Amino acid sequence: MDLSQFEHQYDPALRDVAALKRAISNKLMYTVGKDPVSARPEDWLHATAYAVRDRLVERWMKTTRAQYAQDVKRVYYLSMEFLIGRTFSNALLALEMMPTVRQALAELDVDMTGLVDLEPDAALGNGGLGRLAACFLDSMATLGIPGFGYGIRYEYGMFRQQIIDGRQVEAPDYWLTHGNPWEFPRPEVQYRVRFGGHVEQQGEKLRWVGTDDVLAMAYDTIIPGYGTEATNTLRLWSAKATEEIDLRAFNQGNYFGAVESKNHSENVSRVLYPDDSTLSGRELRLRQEYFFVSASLQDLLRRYLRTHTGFEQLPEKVSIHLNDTHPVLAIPELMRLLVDEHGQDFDHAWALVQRVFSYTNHTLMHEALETWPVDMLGRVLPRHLRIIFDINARFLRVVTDKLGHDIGLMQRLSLVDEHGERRVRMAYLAVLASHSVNGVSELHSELMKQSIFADFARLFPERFNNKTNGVTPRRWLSQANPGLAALLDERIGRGWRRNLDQLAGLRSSLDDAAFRGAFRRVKRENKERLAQYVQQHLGVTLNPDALFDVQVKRIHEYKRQLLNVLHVVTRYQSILAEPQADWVPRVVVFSGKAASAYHMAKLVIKLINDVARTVNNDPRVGDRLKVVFIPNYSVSLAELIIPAADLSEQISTAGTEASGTGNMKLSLGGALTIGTLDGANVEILQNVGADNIFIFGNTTEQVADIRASGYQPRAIYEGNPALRAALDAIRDGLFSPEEPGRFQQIYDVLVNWGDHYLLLADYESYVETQQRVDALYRDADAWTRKALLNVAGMGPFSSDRTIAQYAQEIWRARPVQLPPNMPPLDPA
Ligand code: 26Q
Repeated sequence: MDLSQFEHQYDPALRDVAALKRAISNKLMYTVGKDPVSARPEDWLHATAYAVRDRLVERWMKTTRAQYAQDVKRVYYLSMEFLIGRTFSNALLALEMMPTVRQALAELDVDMTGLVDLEPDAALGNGGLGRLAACFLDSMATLGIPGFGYGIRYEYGMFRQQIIDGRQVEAPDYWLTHGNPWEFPRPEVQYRVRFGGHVEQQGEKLRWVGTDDVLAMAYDTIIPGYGTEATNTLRLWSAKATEEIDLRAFNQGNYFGAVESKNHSENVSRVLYPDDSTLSGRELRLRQEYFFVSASLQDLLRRYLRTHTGFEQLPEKVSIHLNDTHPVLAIPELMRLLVDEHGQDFDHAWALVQRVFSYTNHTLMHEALETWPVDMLGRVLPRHLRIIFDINARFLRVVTDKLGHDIGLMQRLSLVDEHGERRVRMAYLAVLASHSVNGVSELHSELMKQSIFADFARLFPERFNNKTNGVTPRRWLSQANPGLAALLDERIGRGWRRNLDQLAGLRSSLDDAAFRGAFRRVKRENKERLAQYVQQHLGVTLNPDALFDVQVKRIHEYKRQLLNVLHVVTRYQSILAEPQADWVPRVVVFSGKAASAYHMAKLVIKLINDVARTVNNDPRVGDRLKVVFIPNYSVSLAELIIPAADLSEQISTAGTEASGTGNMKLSLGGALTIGTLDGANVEILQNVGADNIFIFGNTTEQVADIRASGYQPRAIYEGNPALRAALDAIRDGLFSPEEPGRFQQIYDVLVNWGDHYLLLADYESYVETQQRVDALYRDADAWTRKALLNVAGMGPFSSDRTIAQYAQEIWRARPVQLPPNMPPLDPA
């Protein structure tokens, strides 16, 4: 193998094939404990992972030492979810070791292809929010920002989705069966996390006593930066029973009781809640939130106090970022630690807190806003409830002093919602305690100020800002789309991996026919790769020359997979009506999970599968239309599907999708978007130009007007024959002859029950726009130019840009300086 193309690589030791072979063999024998003659592919993968990990450890220690020496400001990113996916290829990319490892393994008679697919995804997240956290870790490390991810080491990640008889069936995702070579267990790093009990007055002070305790034990994962020696740490907490619990029951001769209560307390880190936008309000969820937040705060305070005395410098040395409201208990927890454990006075502690915290909001949807019953909080966290009440009382007093006594305003601003069962509004607590509150796209950040936080935005206008999401080009371009990456390297050099704005340089190659041809071939190969997977797993044959129309994301009514289905049904009916017409062959790909209790979302999955079965087996249709639902959408599947897309479906009701990040990944892979003016679609439009994106449907304002003037979906249904035919077919069982009434509810939701997400209002515009998509696809060259302009316009959607803005404008954190023995990867 020719390694000279990696000449630019900084550390020659990383290219030493012989040394790596020795390292892998040693790891296989002494760490995995296997004889090479009997080692399975999994064993080789683990051995190689350990050998690669060693190279990262060196950088890790160097970075940590430099951080201490420079007394840097550290950023703590608190998130219930980190949707990492696989680590192996990512580590090889960071170290530029891919060719070296491939060759070392080949010389050991091991084929690396296929090996990487054996690694299970770390699926410690639901979707967008969790994946964003993973992209942010990658970017913080790459930019050298001293960032720590803190979260939960769930034993069971996002459930595996099986499709049985066209329906979603959930199976547990025990991802640790074969061990996780990337994590470092830290049994010496454990904190006590307390639950329950009650609060006692003791003179001036309050004491929280009589608690049930759980231990939080740390597991560390190295987060490598790309093109830098800087690395960061993701520290995940796992629950362990305290010895006391075991011994008490055990000594009473109750062996099973002891084990049972051990299990009970260790349940707190057992499983990820698989709901991405509806609140289950379960007590275990509350315990999870407090569990990881308490351990993280104890840990970061201890780290701070190792090198500082007093808390005056805390805001200069520590930033704590809240990824949505899930970690909001960090606020009363820091108050408790400062006041109860470190003797700070309440007002002083609050002033510190407000300089330390910042908060990102990811949703405006009412049903997703976190609130916890006062009763439950009082039972599980009595001390924190008192602190929240104290914060609230002080806040409302200040507001009254400033604005006079306005009961309505007080009720609207209060941290406690007094309507019905009293509940604490976690988002309000986050806004009150944070010096920065941001949304995740320009539109979303504006709407946030106008809707859920309107009162607060008037009180504290300076806190509110926007940080448009981004995605890491390392995983989503370099790794997932090696064909396109190689083509880019040839055209514009390798620097785009660290500076995605360089993609703009592609524009000057637009008129180069050979280049456009090469670009088309890359897309075609990616489509073949996906077609092969679909053939193997679903037994459906796809034509790689067809237009690949892709909607991949969680199944949710606001995302409107159902609108996509309505178009598919309309197209199906049109093909049957006019089989001789010149149809552009199309493959419609769906993938995504439904929350396990979300009935409508699950019914939509069933409908997609029933439509797919009907269409794919109708001989009158042939290649003109194929529909596939690819089960178990995950980071790894996204890496396969996204590079194969021609068309990216981003069709949420305007005003509902906070940002979207799949939209960015798809454009970056050269797909054209068909989308509404929602979330970051608006900014994608601005960056690729109106000629290179298919925008349709009602705007946020129009949506509001339609609703205000009394939306009548039935009138639209009755006035549009194609729509009516599609809905009638669904209602009457054309796709479910064995159970004709199966989809009656879907019809009812849209026609009779108000069509909350305005599918019918956007249907005509959507179908008409899909026809324009066909027309453009017929002109392969015109399509390719627009696809290229999408790639060229994606520079601003790198999470490096996003993180640079967070670091400058919110965290005020600077990169760590590393000893300069690493020249930049690409001097250009
Ligand atoms: C909360 C309480 C109890 C159980 C579950 C939850 C929960 C869990 C996950 C609530 C929400 C989520 C996830 C939300 C999410 O992924 N939002 C998405 O965030 C992306 C990153 O900013 C945006 O791009 C998407 O638009 C937004 O939908």
